[in-house]
Amino acid sequence: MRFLAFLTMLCLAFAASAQAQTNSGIEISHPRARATVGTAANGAAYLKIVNHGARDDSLTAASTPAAAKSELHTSLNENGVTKMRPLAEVPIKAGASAEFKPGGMHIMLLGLKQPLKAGGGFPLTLTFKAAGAVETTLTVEKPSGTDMGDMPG
Ligand SMILES: [Cu+2]
Repeated sequence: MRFLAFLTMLCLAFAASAQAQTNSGIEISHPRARATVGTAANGAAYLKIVNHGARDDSLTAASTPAAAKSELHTSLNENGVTKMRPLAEVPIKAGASAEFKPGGMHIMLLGLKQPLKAGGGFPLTLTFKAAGAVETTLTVEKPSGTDMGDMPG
């Protein structure tokens, strides 16, 4: 019994050290938001979701107190014009991952309550069909030189 208790503690310690990995097996890596320019009212957040669990899951919503509304978007190129489309959900099968990155899927932050300054951070809640709510913290980063987009338009 003692050994079992020790093992349990060891597991708990390991779980706590893993990067934002929940019991559900959902791992969020490199959660970040792009710093806004001037008084831009909207922003974009990016991250990678890995489903280490044994069941298929699906991301259905995102929310943060930093913005009036958060939406799941994807960017498409239509005849040389980049357009954004809302996504109702993002399926992530067991063992698979989904990457939100500039020029592709992103979490659109609409109606920011204040400008996003590089170096700052704020919470984000992701809602999954199977795993439920998963909390993470977005770090605000300066956009890279090649990152042009996902601006609303
Ligand atoms: Cu968007």
